[in-house]
Amino acid sequence: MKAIYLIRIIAMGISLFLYSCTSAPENNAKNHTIIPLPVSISTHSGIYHLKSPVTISIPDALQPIGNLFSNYTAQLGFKTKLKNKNADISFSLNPSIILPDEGYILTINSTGVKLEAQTEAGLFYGMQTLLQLIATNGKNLPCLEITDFPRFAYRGLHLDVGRHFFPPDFIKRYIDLMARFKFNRFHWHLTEDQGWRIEIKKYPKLQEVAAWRDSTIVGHAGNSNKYDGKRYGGFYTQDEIRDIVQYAAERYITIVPEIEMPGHSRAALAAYPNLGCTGGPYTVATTWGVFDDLYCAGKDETFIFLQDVLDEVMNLFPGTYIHIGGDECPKTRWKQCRLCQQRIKKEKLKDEHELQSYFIQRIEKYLNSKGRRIIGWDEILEGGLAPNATVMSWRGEEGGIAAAKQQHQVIMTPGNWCYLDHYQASAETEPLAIGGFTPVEEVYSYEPLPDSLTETEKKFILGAQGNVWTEYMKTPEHVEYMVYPRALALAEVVWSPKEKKNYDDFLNRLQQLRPLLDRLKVNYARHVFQQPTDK
Ligand code: TNX
Repeated sequence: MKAIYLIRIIAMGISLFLYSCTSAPENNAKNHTIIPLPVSISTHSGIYHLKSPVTISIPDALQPIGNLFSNYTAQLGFKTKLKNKNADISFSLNPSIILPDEGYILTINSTGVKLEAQTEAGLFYGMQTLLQLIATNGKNLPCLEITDFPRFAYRGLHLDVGRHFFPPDFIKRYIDLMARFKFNRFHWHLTEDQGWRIEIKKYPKLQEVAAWRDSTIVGHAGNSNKYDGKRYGGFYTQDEIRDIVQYAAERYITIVPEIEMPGHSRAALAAYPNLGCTGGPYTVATTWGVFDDLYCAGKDETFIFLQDVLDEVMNLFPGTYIHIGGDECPKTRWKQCRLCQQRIKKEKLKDEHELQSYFIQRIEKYLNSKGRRIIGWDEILEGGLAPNATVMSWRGEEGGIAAAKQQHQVIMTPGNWCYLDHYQASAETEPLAIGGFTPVEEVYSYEPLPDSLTETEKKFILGAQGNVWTEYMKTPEHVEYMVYPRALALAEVVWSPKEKKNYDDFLNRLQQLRPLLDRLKVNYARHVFQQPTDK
């Protein structure tokens, strides 16, 4: 792993050196409005005029990227046609390009547009940059050279489909929008107290019982006793999931599925009450919060169930990482449970925190034996980290800092900057949200590498992620309203060079890209665009 980092640093050094030699002074004119901001743009005089239809040359093996490009340009109102020689736009893989992973070089000069990368993902991101140029310039593209690569390898957005269920078509749209702004990990939060959303063939009651709740609280859980009395739920079939995984892969997005344990498991317990400490009966939760009932850590059948579930999950999701949750587990039940206490004794554990650590380590061992790795919320630090676990730091950055110091990989998602369920403007003028206040500028200001870490420890920070908990988001439109444009600010946090970040410049580019968001019918929040005459 260390060698990889070294190669990366050297490659980055070489590329920065090369580009500083050739770059003309940059300006931020409309003609090269790109989010996230690329590593280097050198502009030249002149334009290249795309023909009608736009011709493209692309090696046969990269046809899927070519097809996507045609679909994307069609959305912008242009037709494309394949042409082997002298095409307007040529896509090619070029092994001699020395750039960090996912990097690309886009050259536009008087003879045409050339897009080159060492990897397919690099070409895909170059294509996204080109699409933004087309969206803002139409067919008259400015002559320029862009060299670009991401700052972080993990660039994530999350979506909670447990509290509210969103149809497969919306999940695809969410993924497609992510890809346009160069995110590469979709953390799909599939199980919750209020609903289990993934079909598991071996346990049909997860579909029949756990996927449905009888009612949903109306208003804020902190101050309401009102319920709507309506049955609510849904789940993704395995066929739908396979289709979504494939759709994401075509966009170079890896899905990180999350199966929560030992907490946030009330829906599963309602279906299989034998898996809880008390034996139930349990109900699928109808309000939001943290509940005392967890999977029983003393019963072997809990682990058999979870391993069976994870077997089906692994069959569906080819990515290395499986998120196993681990957050918000009150120890009330385990303290009173005879079997949990027996387990503590037998395994010579100190307390219930160590029991949680035992639980996570046992699952980790199973997943590692199948070639997979676990990610857990930062509570998995309590009672001792599982040996190969990656920590997702959400209660501030402290968990991430502690994990990096223990040489564990980290994904930063601290609430103050990365929680897209927080209010983005004054609560009085906004639709009901969970709380907090995280406007676009706050998200933009986030720096994923804490000062308190040494350079070596910083290498353990894989990147950052925006979290979208949906207690108070019932519809796809509302999700988009909460996510955009804040996700664009985060896209720049995880992709663009730190020293080039500038909020005013970002806002300028956002303004220029607004027509693209409109064309894609994104229901973005308007606050940062608001003029006195604007609505
Ligand atoms: C905490 S973040 C949770 C979620 C809630 C969220 C609301 C995390 C690991 N757990 O269950 O939805 O706060 O912001």
